[in-house]
Amino acid sequence: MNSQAFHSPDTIVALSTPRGYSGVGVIRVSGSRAPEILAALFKPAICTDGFPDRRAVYGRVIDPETGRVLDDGLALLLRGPATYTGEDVVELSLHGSPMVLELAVRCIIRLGARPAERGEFTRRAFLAGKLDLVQAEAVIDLIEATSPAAVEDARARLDRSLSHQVEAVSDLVVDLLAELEAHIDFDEDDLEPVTNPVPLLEEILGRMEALLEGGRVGRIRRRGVRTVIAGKPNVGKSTLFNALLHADRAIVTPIPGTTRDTIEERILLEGISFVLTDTAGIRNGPDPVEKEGIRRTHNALEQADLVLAVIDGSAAIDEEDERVLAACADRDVVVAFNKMDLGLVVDPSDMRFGPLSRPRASVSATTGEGLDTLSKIMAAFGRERTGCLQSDISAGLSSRGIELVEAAAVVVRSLLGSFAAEGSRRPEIVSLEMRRCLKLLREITGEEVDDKVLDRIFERFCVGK
Ligand SMILES: Nc1nc2c(ncn2[C@@H]2O[C@H](COP(=O)(O)OP(=O)(O)OP(=O)(O)O)[C@@H](O)[C@H]2O)c(=O)[nH]1
Ligand SMILES: [Mg+2]
Repeated sequence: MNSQAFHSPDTIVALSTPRGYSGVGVIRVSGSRAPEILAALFKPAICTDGFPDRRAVYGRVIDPETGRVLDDGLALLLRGPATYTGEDVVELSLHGSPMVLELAVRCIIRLGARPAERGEFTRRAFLAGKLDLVQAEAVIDLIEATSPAAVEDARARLDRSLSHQVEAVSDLVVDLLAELEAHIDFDEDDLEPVTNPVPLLEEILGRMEALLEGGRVGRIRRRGVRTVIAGKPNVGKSTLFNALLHADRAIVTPIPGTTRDTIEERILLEGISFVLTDTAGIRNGPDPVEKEGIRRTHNALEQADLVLAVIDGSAAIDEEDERVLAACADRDVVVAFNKMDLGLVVDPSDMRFGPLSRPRASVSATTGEGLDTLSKIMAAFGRERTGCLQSDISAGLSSRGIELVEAAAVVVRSLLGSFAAEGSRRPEIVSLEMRRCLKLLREITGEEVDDKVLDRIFERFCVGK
């Protein structure tokens, strides 16, 4: 924890609800001057002796310079340190008029507060030891969640489920260091040989791998299953995209090469979020615009968690279809035989569509036939990808956390490799490497972290959180 946190001299203010017209808008003030600002600005309807702690008071916001009433609403004074930021906090709930809220914020600034930076309230909460960095990252994930699973993961991390797991790995590293370092300080002849560290290293690596798996699952749950619709031109990709979206989003024409750019939209299937991408049809052609579109299709395919490979089922499969199937050979693929309303001529069990274990669906993007089955296949894939965690592993390590655990796992793997090759290693060397590991693990929760990392994390936040 960082002690500079306490009693930071600045009192900060921000609108905590989105800018725009709404029923209610909330302004938040945090810092030592918050109570006096409230007293100067807010006149309770019923005269009381000061503002009670943690009790909403109805009254009027009055501009202290002009004496004019700006609005009426509720004021809440929360005395630190038992607050989000650890400081004295004031929350004003006023009418959700952008102008009223702006004028009230200006008054508060004139009374001595300064506008908060992005995520500054949460940054203060972190610096005051109210949250660790895993929890701080969960705050923004909760706000940005786009599916019930993403909410569930963020909520669990806010309750420190993931922090506990990261700390448990750190504790094992500390145990190993204690064992190793006991031997370093003594003459080798005086002490029994160091206990074989390999089993503990393996346990540490196993837990790191579980954390990484949780991170991968959480990433898909957070941002949705990236699903790319690919196929040769004119097979009905855009029609299928629109049908799955229930919206007339992408242009559809009978002219091959209609879609040039990738188009992305989010859908929910059985509570699982999918980011659906329509792409330009893959073929070899001279048109430079189309070529650029196809380059983008290949980029999208590289990022895909799932590919919907669309085949015109009413016509025989040709070389262009085979090229598409080859382009997504190493991905998870669902083959969609489209235009079934025209009569299917392809044989879905043809091995050119991939192994028989690969899911297939016959559909008509224009009549909607078969789309239910296709959606069910997609949802089952999403469930498998997002629900396959061991029950005791928490999802949602951030990209930053994944990078740190990956770096730490590289250290442990290489140590295990050298034990396997050489039989033993000097405790000093193992200890040095494990100290590096510990530093990486502690950066995840923020026990050891520098300001630049904090800047990067809190940049993602909105002002007011
Ligand atoms: N009969 C029938 N026609 C379809 C079906 N799906 C699409 N079409 C028609 O096929 C033509 C091409 O459809 P698109 O959705 O633009 O095809 P695309 O694969 O996106 O084509 P590009 O963007 O050029 O790669 C249009 O005339 C659609 O109306 C279907 O299920 N049945
Ligand atoms: Mg198209």
